[in-house]
Amino acid sequence: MNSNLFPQGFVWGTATAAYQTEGAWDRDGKGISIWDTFSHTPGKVENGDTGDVACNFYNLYKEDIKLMKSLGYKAFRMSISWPRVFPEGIGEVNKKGIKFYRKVLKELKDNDIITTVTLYHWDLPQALQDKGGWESRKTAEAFSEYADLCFKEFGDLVDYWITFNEPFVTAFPGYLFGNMAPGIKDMNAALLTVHNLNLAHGLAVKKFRKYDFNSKIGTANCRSWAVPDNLQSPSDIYAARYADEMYYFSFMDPVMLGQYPSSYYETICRFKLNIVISKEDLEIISQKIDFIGLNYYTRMLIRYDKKAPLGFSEAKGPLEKTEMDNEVYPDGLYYILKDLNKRYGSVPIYITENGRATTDKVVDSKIDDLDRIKYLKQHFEVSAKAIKEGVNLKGYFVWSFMDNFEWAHGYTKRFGLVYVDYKNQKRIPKASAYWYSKFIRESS
Ligand code: IFM
Repeated sequence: MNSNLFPQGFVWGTATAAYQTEGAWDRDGKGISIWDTFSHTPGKVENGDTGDVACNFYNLYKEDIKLMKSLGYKAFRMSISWPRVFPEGIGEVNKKGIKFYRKVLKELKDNDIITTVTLYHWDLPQALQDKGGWESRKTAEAFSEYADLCFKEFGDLVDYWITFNEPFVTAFPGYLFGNMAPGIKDMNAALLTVHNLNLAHGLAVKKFRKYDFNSKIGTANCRSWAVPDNLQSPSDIYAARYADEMYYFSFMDPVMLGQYPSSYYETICRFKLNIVISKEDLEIISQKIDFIGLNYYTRMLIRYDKKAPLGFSEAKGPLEKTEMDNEVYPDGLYYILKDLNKRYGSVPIYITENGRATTDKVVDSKIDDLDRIKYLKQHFEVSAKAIKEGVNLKGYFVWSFMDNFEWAHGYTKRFGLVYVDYKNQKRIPKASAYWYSKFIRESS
């Protein structure tokens, strides 16, 4: 494809997250997170895998950044582990944690790599979970203190801040389906979590605005293009809209429009939940943000299913699947970009995650991940088309820089541009890593 279809200054980067890559789960004063607890609980993660060592980024960050630089990747998105800087979630600060992140960010800056920091990529301090987790408003308040500490300690080194990554995963798989940490199955808790996560986001943005930084702040949600499984079925049509509203718009509408979508209130009524949303909270949540982060992977075929917790389930589609069993559907990204542009105006959008898992085989020290190259190419193409049609898309972060701990799937799924041999922590750039490198070079 023609790399000149993207404007000058377009931000080309890669993304990772703390729990998935850092390791050093109990080193240098770090507190325990809900993912440490979850992964150490037998039966929760495939093969009993944990993030104890992960990619050992904690010790290998210099080599990883050097590799990133040599590949010409312009930006890096990483997350901060809340319990590494606040072992108990609030109160005493772990100076060694602060020192670690300053070293990483400084190394990125010294290599002219644009820094993007996610404050919450799912690893809540266990100490806060023990006090009620995201069901408690106090956790939202603690988050704003944690965010404030990060702004103060790292603000001079960060270009883009992202408050939350995919909050729907915390609320639904985390608090309703129970297949992700903290592994709870409770409708009231899930819908309260939605609100407290939104509130935490708004409180953090308010803190951010007190500083005179040159940096920008936004939030990153994942949206799959929701399609009714049976286009002739009114209940599937209803369910698809409902799924989109619950998973995506329950987070983005309060931020961008200062109101929840009707499905959120409908659910509170349907399940007779004990949740009241105040006007004051909506004002806090709807602080102006500088950009929308969009994570896109696939479409979801939705059908009405009265036995499922929320009344819908996902059907298996006919298209090519990735190793995550996701359909490859680049057009969904195009539709979403156009739709967001229409719904929220021309606010800058960054694709904060996009990529696919492949079955990678090392042959003669090489990995020919042609499916990943094809996938990225197709998604870049539709992005270029959206830009041409007026969408204010400013950057793209491929998920992921390297293979890493894929949550409940453990190490069985590989999303990296760079292969990680977990036996010896050797990194091998895959064919896609070189392809992306060339693409960036030609478009700059
Ligand atoms: O690995 C995850 C990431 O942590 C959040 N977004 C989706 C990725 C792939 O499943």
